[in-house]
Amino acid sequence: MIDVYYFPSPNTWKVTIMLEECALPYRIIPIDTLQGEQRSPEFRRISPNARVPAIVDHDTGAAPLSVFESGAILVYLAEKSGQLLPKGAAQRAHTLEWLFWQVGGLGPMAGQTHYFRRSAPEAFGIGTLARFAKETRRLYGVLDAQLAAADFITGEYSIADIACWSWVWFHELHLQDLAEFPNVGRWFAALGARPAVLAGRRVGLELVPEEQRGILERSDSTSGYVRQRATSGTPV
Ligand SMILES: N[C@@H](CCC(=O)N[C@@H](CS)C(=O)NCC(=O)O)C(=O)O
Repeated sequence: MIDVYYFPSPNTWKVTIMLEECALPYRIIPIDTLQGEQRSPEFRRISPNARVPAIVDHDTGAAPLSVFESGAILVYLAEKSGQLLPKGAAQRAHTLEWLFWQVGGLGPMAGQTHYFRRSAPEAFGIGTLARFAKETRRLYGVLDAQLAAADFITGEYSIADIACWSWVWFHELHLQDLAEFPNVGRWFAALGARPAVLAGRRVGLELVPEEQRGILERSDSTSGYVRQRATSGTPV
């Protein structure tokens, strides 16, 4: 059994989607990041960076093993299950390239865009949001170009797709319109129709307070939230 320290978010969805894809048994240990539970001394023993996700694998044949950082967890689960990380040197390198591209590029840039978008412009200056939004748009363009030639980022479905999809799910909050990135849009919809992706993405929605759950309830394969917001006037 694998314990997943979890609160619904792009980085934690990577782990539950991967576990669903590999059909590995797991249970959720909620860490309410809205209440600061990620900073408790007990959780920091598992995740020294005080962020979710983290896992503890009790099924190692030896002592339980804890792993933090979503990218490291994806590689660990891929190696444990023998799935979604090709073994050939070239294909493995390409998969890790795009996994690290997400963890070190798309995630932080899109995350900062979301953060500064919610912040008062006078606190940081309007140029701050513009800088992150521009770089995020560039990164969506990089992904779009990569997906022009194939259905999946490296040609076959892998942990790189899971990592990127989980973040692209929030494209509206990153100020990106998938109509501008048709290859990303096609790939986003196709992955969102996979049963394991659907199941993993919807884990633990009940942990989020009802009044903050709105966007999390939307479809996994469309940009329906923007349309819903336009008609209902609900703020993001
Ligand atoms: N580099 C880390 C980032 C993890 C991360 O930022 N997790 C967020 C949720 S998506 C979190 O724990 N936020 C709580 C906080 O900011 O204190 C990873 O990829 O696992």
